[in-house]
Amino acid sequence: MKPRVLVSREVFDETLEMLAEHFEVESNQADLKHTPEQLAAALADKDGALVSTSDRIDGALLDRCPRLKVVANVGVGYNNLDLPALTAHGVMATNTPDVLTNSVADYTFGLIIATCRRLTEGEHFLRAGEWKGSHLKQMLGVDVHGATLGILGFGRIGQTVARRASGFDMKILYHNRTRLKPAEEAQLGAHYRGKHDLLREADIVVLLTPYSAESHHTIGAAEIALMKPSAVLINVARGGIVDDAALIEALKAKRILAAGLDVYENEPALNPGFLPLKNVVLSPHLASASEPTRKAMAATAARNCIAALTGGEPPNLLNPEVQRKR
Ligand code: 8YV
Repeated sequence: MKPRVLVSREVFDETLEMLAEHFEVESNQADLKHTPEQLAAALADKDGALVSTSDRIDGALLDRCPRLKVVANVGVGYNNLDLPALTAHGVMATNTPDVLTNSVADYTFGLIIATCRRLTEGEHFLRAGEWKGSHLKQMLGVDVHGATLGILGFGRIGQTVARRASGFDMKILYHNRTRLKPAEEAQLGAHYRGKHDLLREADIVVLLTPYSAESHHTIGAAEIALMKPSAVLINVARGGIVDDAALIEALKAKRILAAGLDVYENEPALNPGFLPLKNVVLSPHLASASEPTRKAMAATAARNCIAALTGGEPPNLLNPEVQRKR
């Protein structure tokens, strides 16, 4: 009998075709989000799963899935996966790094430019019929070229953003748990700063750290207070890294110039305090959403699942210490 695999959210037909060559596949092309109870029930008789970054996989669920051998995240962030619980239950966990790096870096620059140059505010103004012609001091923004960019979280995506920044003649600062080697910093033209110094010095702060209990509310009222009044905050990492309520208060009081957000605490339930604000660009978690990249993410997750269930080594195994179930 073929192993049984759940695909928890809608994917591309080609992804289902890849999986169907090896497995009995239960798909969800209607893209209905499972409740935790529904997800546990759907996984109870499965050997593997492709899950989205909004599907929580924890010990309570794994207790109910005795056959489960692999959970393949369709995404690079994996804070939805309780890795110690997966390892304790003998379940491999994988993610999809690298394939989305360039698309997220592209989108990050799109969000930087839209926020600094008030692009979406201008569109809302025009669509509302308020534009009566251009004038010299209309919707003045701040320049991106030549600005000081501060990147919090300097992994693959952060370093790719830095490469794009050099094309804008930007001064590049970064903060990371692990400092790069001098040669790596030189190659990227990036200068290491402590978190607080980066917040004080940067014109544009970009958040690209993974989300965890340790990085929860990395940016709160105190950190925003360190930033320049002319500074812009960009979050393309995870909701929860920013204290959204504190950010709303700071934007309302114009303690910083603006924010560009692709992720939110408790998304998709957006804090309503953002909605009336003109100095925030709101994007619905689209940073990796180019068609080629989302297809590559789904294919990568499928390859991880196939390798795991056919006796191979998943290319993107997050818990190599796992004692694999037989
Ligand atoms: C999500 C992301 O995967 O890769 C990640 O960590 O945040 C996104 O690319 C996206 O929500 C796809 O559903």
